[in-house]
Amino acid sequence: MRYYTGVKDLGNLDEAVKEALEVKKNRFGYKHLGENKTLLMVFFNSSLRTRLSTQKAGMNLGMNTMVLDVNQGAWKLETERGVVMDGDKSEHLLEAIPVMASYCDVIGVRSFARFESKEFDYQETIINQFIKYSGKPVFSMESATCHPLQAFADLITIEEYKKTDRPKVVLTWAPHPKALPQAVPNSFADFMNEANVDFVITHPKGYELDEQFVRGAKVEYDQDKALAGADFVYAKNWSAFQDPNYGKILSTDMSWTITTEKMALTNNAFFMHCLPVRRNMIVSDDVIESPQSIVIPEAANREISAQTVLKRILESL
Ligand code: AN0
Ligand code: CP
Repeated sequence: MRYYTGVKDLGNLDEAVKEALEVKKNRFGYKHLGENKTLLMVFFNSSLRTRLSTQKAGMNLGMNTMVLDVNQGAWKLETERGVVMDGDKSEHLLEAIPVMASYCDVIGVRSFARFESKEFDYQETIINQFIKYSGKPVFSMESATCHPLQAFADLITIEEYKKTDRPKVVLTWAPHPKALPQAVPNSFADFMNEANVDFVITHPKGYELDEQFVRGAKVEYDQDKALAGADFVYAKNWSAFQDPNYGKILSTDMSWTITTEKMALTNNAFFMHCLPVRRNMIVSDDVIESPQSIVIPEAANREISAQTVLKRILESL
């Protein structure tokens, strides 16, 4: 595997999950793969989990790891070609990418949707420039439209906690005060559509996601109906995708918050969220602190999804 930007790069998902569970049992068994190899992680946006879990995954594999926070201490980067650079941007991404690539063997990139242009975001302009101009394997640490390391960790977690062969998994929108990207729900839907689960998406009208990720999955606009009989509740906020509201907040309806009453509608479901989460907006204190909340093991599995992806990349070098 040379690039990891979406579910398609993993090939057979059952095999990928099996491999991940093997990695989890033997995380220091592949140290030879990363010897004298350098991982560079480039962040255009904040991170806690992705930063630490991916760095840990690289270290488990024997790699040296370097982190660059583009907005803290590096030169401000221009990303559009043809711009007269007479403003506050000192360097162009078209020089910065090959320079960064010259110091490493594998590059991870985090660059969120900017909500300035749906085209710019959905064409994945930034991560595609890294793929095109670095000459090195590149993986997504959350791009404008996808967060495949998160969704892979989510699938591994569901595999570990499921009590039936085909659990009901509900992705529910929940309120949030800031406009957030669609990357997490896009990738979660993409993975669930290929997994052996009964998958339902619920959100208020106007929050329809891109059909390339929804792929005909069931959308139920009544959250209570969607939650009935759920084995897993995956909460997440996202901003509107559809025009003319791309990147906008259409609702902060607190009746969508996941509370004990909402969880009572489910089949004693496990509660999941990618984190960071705003308590008592997305989920009540009681639910996230309950024994059914698996957000911490879910986050811990980010080390495993990253290590499985890095292992496959290293095996292809
Ligand atoms: C980001 C998002 O919603 O895409 C990162 C989640 C992993 N969340 C926030 O910015 C709060
Ligand atoms: N879930 C996730 O990607 O978290 P961070 O934004 O903290 O990396």
